[in-house]
Amino acid sequence: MKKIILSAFVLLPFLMNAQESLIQNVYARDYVTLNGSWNYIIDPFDMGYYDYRLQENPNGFFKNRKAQSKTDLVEYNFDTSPLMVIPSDWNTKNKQLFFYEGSVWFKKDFDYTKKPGKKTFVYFGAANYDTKVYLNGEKVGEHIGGFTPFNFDISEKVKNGSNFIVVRVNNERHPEGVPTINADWWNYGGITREVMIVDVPDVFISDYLVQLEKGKYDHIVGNIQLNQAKAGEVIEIMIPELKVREIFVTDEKGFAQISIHAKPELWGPENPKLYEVVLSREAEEIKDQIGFRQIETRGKEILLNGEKTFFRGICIHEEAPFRQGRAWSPDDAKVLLGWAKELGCNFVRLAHYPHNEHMIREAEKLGIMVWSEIPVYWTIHWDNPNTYANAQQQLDEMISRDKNRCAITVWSIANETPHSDSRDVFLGKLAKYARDKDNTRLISMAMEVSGEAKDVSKVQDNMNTFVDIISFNSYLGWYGGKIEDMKTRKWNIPYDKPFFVSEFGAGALQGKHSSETEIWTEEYQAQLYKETLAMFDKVEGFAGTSPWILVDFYSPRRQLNGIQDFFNRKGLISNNGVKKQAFFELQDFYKNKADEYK
Ligand code: GCB
Repeated sequence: MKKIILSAFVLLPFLMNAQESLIQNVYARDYVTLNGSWNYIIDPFDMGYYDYRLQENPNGFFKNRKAQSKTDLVEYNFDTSPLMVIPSDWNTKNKQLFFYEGSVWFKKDFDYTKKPGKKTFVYFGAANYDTKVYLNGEKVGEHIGGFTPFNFDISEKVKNGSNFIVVRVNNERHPEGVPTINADWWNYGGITREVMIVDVPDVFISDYLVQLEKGKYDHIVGNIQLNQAKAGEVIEIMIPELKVREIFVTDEKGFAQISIHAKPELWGPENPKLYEVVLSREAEEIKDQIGFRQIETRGKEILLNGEKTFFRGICIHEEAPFRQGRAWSPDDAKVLLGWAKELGCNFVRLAHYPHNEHMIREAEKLGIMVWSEIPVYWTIHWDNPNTYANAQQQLDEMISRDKNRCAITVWSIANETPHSDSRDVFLGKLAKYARDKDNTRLISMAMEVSGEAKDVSKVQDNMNTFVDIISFNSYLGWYGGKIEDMKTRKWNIPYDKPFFVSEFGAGALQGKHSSETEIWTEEYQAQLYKETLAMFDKVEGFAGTSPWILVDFYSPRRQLNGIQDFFNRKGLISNNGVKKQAFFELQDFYKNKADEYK
């Protein structure tokens, strides 16, 4: 009962606090970072938030109080509490927190000089899961969802001189949450991505979109939105390399439509061309690196820039190479995507939630297409309107942040969800939302396979009408069936759309060798890769795959002593960065595919 009451408490603020609109391309703004050391207090009973009657305490930890005299009772002190370097998950930073799910309070002092004619925001790349933010003892906002950015206007609360920011992050899982309580990855808590104080002019370009018009190669379209409904603002867009310099003027909603006739060189894996795009007004200038491309399907084919393509993919979790914990930095992205590149990939499935922005930008530079997903995973509460609102908000934030990233070719709205009418309504609505917000990318979701007859696998899902690519996860030879079955296995995928195998794989402990008939060995995993790829390669409409997974990753579900030790071992690379045999099996297959599609 207590759990239910607490869950309702947690959800309520989410419903009341609509998210402030996201600052587009925050890295191009005037900002200072709040990354670095923060004091933290572990608060398993939430005594920094609730009083002993479980009422919100107006004098919670966010006040950052200090005892004023020898008789003043204050039962916490940030300044004598330990330090944690942010961004990071807390689980891998302190042994006490490895399995911890609850609240942790963070505090940082910073100096600030107010700038006339400017607004000030605090921006978080992400914090998992429920985050409340306070500045100088007052609440500035809160956010639900562990993998998308959010920002709050702190102009009225920030002071000249010394300020303190307090953040309460709670990573408890909730049945009605997104994701829900059951998932196969570590529930890393904390301020897991960068924190910045951002200064922008009072009137500023809060959002923009610059891309090729769908289906056209010589027309750049998009829009610009100011933070205020201010008409008559003049905005210049320059793309120096294309000799583009055009002026647009905002309407009474502070909005301007962009239309530019230009024929850019196209972005693609062979030529990841990015253009500098500069948006400027009298008071500001924003620079971005933007690529231009078309992605579409025709019958059972995927076309990139009008040419048939094969997604040579791999799934990746946002887990730091070598050290575990959440990945967040450009360096982490370079290692992970460097491995993908070495494998011969032109595509990555960033599972199962939106990854940090560096990952997408790095993929773009390397010419790697991206599948980006929200954590609508397994058994979501399909009938709960709060759950839907939460999922839609995460979808919205994912698309808002990355809509200018040409590397993203697929928005995925779910993974392995059980069939039901209410699930179809929920996902149908999400798919429509994604399509209405962005009709220039493909929409998909990882579906499930059912056995039709002993030697026939079938993909049948009512969501087929909503998606552009029929994607499914297949664990034949691991969670059921035998590797030999693949030689004769038939596939029934009754849709005139390309199909994409969004997962397959087997667990292998790196360094464990034996015959290919013994599970957990590198040989078994490599053999499963070989036969799975051969099997799908014979099926009409096979347009790509992203096997599970690039690197072994932490998961509380993976308990087998001496083999798993809390790692999902389906990586092609061990958690120490050593490649397993299957890595080379897939690399060979991709070499051939690249030649075939030249
Ligand atoms: C799946 C899930 C993925 C799991 C994987 C596994 O189907 O989508 O999140 O980690 O299987 O290893 O079982």
